Amino acid sequence: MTDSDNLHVIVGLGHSGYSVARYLSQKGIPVAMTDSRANPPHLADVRETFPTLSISVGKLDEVLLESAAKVVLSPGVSLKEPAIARVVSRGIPVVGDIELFAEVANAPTLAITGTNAKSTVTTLVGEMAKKANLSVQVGGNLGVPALDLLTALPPDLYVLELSSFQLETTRSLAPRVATVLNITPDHMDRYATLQAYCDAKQRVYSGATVAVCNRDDPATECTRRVKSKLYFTLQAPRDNEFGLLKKNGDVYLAFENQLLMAVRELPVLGRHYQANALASLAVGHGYGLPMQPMLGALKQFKGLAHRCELVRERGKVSWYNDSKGTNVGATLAAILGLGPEISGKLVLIAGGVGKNADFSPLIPAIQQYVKTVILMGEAASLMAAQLGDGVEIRFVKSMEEAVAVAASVTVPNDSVLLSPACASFDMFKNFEHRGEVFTQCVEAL
Ligand code: UMA
Repeated sequence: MTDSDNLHVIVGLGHSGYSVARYLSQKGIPVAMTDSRANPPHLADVRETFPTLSISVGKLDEVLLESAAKVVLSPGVSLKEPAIARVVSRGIPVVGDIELFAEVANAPTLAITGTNAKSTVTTLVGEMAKKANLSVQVGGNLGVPALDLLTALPPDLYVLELSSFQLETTRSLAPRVATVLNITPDHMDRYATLQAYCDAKQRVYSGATVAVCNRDDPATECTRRVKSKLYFTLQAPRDNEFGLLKKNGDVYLAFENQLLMAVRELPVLGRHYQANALASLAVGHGYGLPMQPMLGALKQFKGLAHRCELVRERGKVSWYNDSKGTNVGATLAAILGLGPEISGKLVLIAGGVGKNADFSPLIPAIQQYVKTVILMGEAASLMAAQLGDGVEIRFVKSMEEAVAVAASVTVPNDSVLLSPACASFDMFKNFEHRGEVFTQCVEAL
């Protein structure tokens, strides 16, 4: 076979594409790259690292794609993209970075997906494994691309956060434990129906040994054949379930009828976080991690940056950065998590790229806990129209203005919550950048 017979064409010069280029080149596999963007994020890096590599940007290069032995698709590009659909119809294999990872992974993998909380649960499970003295590599949709986790010396365990996009092109991962944490509408600009989005998420269970499902969310129920199932719930647990039990006025995390630890020992507030803690315990337990180190990790974990993160208390007003709240479900969880914990009202800063979402599910929570909604970005007017007249709405043009308006409408015991329910790309590089700008503006007050 000549080099050109084995050409791998990588679609996308973002984080995934760049990691795939490094991985394949190291294996001596011939590579070319294409991206529909004129100036994709890692263009300069790829040119510097691989000066002879053929790169075609500005549109997906169909001639190049059709010459491929295999196409490696970045998660940001849909299989339905016409140029990719044509490649599929010609019988050229199309895979993603997680599939390449699965082909060579040298340790068991725990795979975590869901609309929300997957970064928190992935991080928590990683911390639990470390507490149990395992060597563990944590990444995937969360930060470090999966192929960059592969090391010469195998770890004991991989913990991967997977997006629906990554799962679309993954077939043979066969994780030791797999979970879909929850499903609420997201990425409706990419999926024709909510069912199509659910179907992508369900792929995580393919070939799994243990499935962890959310008993309170039927869409997470595993429809694939697996060896065993565990559940988590915010109700009282039944057999094979982690849940909440009340005793002597205290609420406890519990497994079946066994009390594990009091909820008040968790350093992070809110019902939604209790579900995350229970899900993490179920995933860890499914793999066989011992209970005590898992509980130790829960007692120490202070939450993730940009995830309902308390960034400042000023004049009895608390400022929370939930920039990672990029969909309606996440923002709803943040409002319902924080609202009951404060004696004043919330001021919500939201807006950005709306991804064709329906924002109306936020209305009851906003009417109960929010006194002013400050809106910015592309989706601002659509959101205002959908949220209706039941709450004061203010429009702003920048994060600086949003923070200034928030400061002017709060009184002592109120809290300000940045939880956009939208992606950030209209005004910021990514959700981290948005959260950082918010934090800087709050610090500058
Ligand atoms: N794009 C094009 N044309 C191309 C290639 C990409 O327009 O030819 C666009 C995509 O539509 C997208 C953006 O470029 O808007 C980035 O796409 P990408 O596939 O190049 O993304 P990466 O930089 O490789 O980052 C991806 C994940 N991003 C997406 O799936 C959009 C990152 O998750 C992940 O950390 C990284 O791989 C490493 O695994 C981020 C994310 O937003 C956090 N994920 C979504 C989410 O969590 O909701 C799914």
